[in-house]
Amino acid sequence: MPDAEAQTRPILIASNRLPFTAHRSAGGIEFKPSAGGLVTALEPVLRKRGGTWVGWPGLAQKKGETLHFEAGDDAGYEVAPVGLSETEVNRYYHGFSNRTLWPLFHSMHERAAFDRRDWEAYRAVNERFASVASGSAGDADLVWIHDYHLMLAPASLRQALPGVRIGFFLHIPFPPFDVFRLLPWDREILRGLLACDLVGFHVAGYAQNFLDCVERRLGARVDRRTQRIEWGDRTIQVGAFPIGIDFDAFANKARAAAPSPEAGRERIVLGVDRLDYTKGIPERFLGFERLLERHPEHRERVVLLQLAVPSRAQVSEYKELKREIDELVGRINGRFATASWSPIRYLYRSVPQERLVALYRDADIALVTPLRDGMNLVAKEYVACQVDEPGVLLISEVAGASETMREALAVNPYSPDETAETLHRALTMEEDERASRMASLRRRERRYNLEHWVNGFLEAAGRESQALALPLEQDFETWLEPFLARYRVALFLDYDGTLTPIVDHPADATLPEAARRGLDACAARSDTDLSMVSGRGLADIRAMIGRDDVTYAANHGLEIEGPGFEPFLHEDLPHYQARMPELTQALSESAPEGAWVEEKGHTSTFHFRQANAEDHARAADEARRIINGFGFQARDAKMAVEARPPIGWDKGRAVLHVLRSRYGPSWSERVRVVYVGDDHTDEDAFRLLEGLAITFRVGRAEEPTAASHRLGHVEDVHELLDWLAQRPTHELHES
Ligand code: ADQ
Repeated sequence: MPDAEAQTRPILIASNRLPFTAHRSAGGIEFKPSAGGLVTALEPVLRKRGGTWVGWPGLAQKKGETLHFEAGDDAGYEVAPVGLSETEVNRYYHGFSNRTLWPLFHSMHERAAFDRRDWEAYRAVNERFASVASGSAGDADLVWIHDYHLMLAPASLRQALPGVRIGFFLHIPFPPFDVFRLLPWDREILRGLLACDLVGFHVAGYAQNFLDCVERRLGARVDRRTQRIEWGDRTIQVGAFPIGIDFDAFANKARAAAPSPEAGRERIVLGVDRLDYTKGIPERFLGFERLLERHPEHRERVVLLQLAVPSRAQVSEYKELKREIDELVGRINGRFATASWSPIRYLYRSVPQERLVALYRDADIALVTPLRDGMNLVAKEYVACQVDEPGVLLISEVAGASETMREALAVNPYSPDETAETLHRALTMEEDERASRMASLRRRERRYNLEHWVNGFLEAAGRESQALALPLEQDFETWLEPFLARYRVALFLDYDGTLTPIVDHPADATLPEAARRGLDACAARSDTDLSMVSGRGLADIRAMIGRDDVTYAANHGLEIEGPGFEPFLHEDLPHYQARMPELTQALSESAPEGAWVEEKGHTSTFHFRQANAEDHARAADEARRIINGFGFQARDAKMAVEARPPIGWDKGRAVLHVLRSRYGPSWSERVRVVYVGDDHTDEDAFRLLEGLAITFRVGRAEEPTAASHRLGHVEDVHELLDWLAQRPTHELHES
C-alpha cells in the first residue's frame, strides 16, 4: 500500500494502562482522562487516524462489576478496556510483570522471582488483551503494542488475525543473553515477540541483545547488518527508536514558571525519579556523601534535592527501599547538617508539572544515575527546561539516554567515588563549557522529540520487510562447520515440504532439480550418509528419490530399509495391515467432493485440501472419528488426517533405530546428525535429537518447534544441501 494512504488508516494501540484512570462509582466503573508523555504523544495520532486504545483501566474488577466507558464527543477514537480480577492484578501485574520481568530485564536477576502461577496469569491476561484487540481491530492498519507487560499478546493476535501488521515497542532495556536465558519461559517470550512485523527498542544495544537471544535460543536466522530475523516463513524487522519528549512544551512551561522557592540560597543538585530500586537513589546519596567528605568546600553551598514519586508501594521490596532511603537521608543529614543547612532534601511525592519544570530550570546540576534504565526521560526533561543559566547533566552510563546524550557527564552509578568526582567537576565547570554542552544537548533533543519518535516508529512499521536472502555460505559455516568437522555426517531429510514444495496431489511432488543436484553431491561424499524420513509408503518414496545408497524410513518410520543393516518392519504391523483396506474404504465413502484417500500399505492418509473450504473442518472430524473407530490413531497433517497403527513409534524412534543399526549403540560419538523437516510429525525427531543434533524446521512461523534452527523455505534446504556437499573435508575421528 502506498505510504500516504497507509498513514490515514486507523490504528490500534495496546498498552497495560489506558490513557484513562478508572474510579469506582455507584453505576460501576467510570473513567477520567489521565495525562502523561506517551498519552500526549499517541493521542493526536489516534485522533487524526481514528482507532482504538486497548488497556487495563488500573483498577481490579470485582465479581459481577461492569466497565462503563463513555468517550467524550471529541475523543475521535475508541477505548476498549480489559478487565482484570484482583488475583490477575496480583499475578500478572505485580507478579510476573513487576517481580519477574522488571528486575530481570534491568539485569538484576537476583531480585527476580520465578513463579509458575504468575507466568500462567501473564499468559492468560496477554491472551485476553489479544482477544480484545482482535475484536476491536476493525480495519486498523497497524496494531502497536507497548512494553513488557504484553510480550505474549502479539502471538495470540497473529493467530486471530494472520494478516494484520503488528509493531511492538519495549520501554525498558532488553537484557543480554546470559541474563535473559535465566527466565524459565524465555523461548515463549521470544516467540511472542516474533509474531510482530517490527520490534523496537530504545537503543541499538538492546536490539543487539534481542537478536542474540533469538539466534541462540531459537536458532532463528538473523541478518545483523539490516537487523532482520527470518522466523519460519516470516521476516521480522528489529530497530532502535530512541524515545524523545515534547521538547517545546517543556521549554515553554519552563519559561513561564515562577521561580522555585529553593532557588538562590544554595546550588541545587536535583534528582527526580519514581521510587524504584533501578533508579539508584541510595547509591546516589552515597556519592553525594563522598563529595562532602572529599570536597568540604561544597558543604553549606550545595543541596541535593531528591524528588521521588511513590511507585508500586504494595510490593514489599519497594517498601524496604523506602525505609532504606529514609535511613540514609537521616544518617547523612545527621553527619553533615549545620544550624542553617541540611545536605539532602528528600520529597516523597509527585509534584505538579509547573513546579517540576521550575526546578529543572533552576537546578545547577541534574543527577540522573539509574543502575539501569531503558532510556530515562528525566534527563531529557531537564535539558528541555534549561532555558536560563546553563546547568550540567550527569547521566548514568547504563541508562539508554547516555547513548545519545553525549555531551552530558557520564558516571558509573555503582561508584560513589566516581559520582563524587564527577559532581565536583560539574560544580566547578566554567560557564563556557556548560553553555556549549547544554546547547548541543538541547539541539539534539529538540530535533529528536516525541513526535519524531512516533513518526519514525509508525513509518518503519508500515514498511514491508523484505525476506532475507537465501542463507549464505557463512551462515552455515558459523553454525554447522564446527559441529561437523572431523565427523561422519548422518543426514536425515523429510520429503514433502522439505525437499519439495507442498502441492495439491502427492504424486505431483516430484524432486526439484536443485534438490536432486544437492542429494547426488552429498551422496557422492564418502563421509556423508543420507536417509529419507517420510510419511509416504516405502515404494513411493524410493521411486521419488530413485537411489539405492539411501536409507528409507517410510510410513513415518514403521518400515525401514537401507544399506548396511537388516530391513525393519514393526512386529505389530501385520495385525493392522489386515484391517487397512476396510478403513480405506470407510474413509473414501465419507469423503466430500475433492477429498480422497491415499493408501500407503501400513498407513493411509485422508487428504481434504481440494475439498470446499467450508467442508474442511467437518470432513476432518469425520475422518478422525472413523480412524479411531477402526482402532487406528488419527494424526493431523497438512490439510490431511493420517491413519496410523496405534504403535508407540514415530519418526524420532525411526531415526534412533537407523542410527543404532548403522553405527552401533555409541553412535553419538561416531557421527554427527543433521535432520531437516517441515511438519509436526518431524517434531518427534526434533525432540528426541535435542542437544544431540542440528535440526531444522522449514516454513510456518506460527508453529512452535523443538528444532534447534529454522529455515524459511524449501529453497533454503537446497542451499543447505549444496553447502553440505561442498563443505571442507577432514580426516575423520572414527577411523
Ligand atoms: P520510567 O521508569 O517511569 O519509564 P522515566 O523515563 O525517568 O522512567 O520517566 C519518569 C517520569 O516521571 C518523567 O516524565 C518524570 O517527569 C516523572 N516524574 C518523576 N518523578 C516525579 C515527581 N516527583 N513528580 C512528578 N513527576 C515525576 C519507563 C522506562 C524508561 C523510559 C520510559 C519511556 O523505565 O527508561 O525512558 O519508560 O519509554
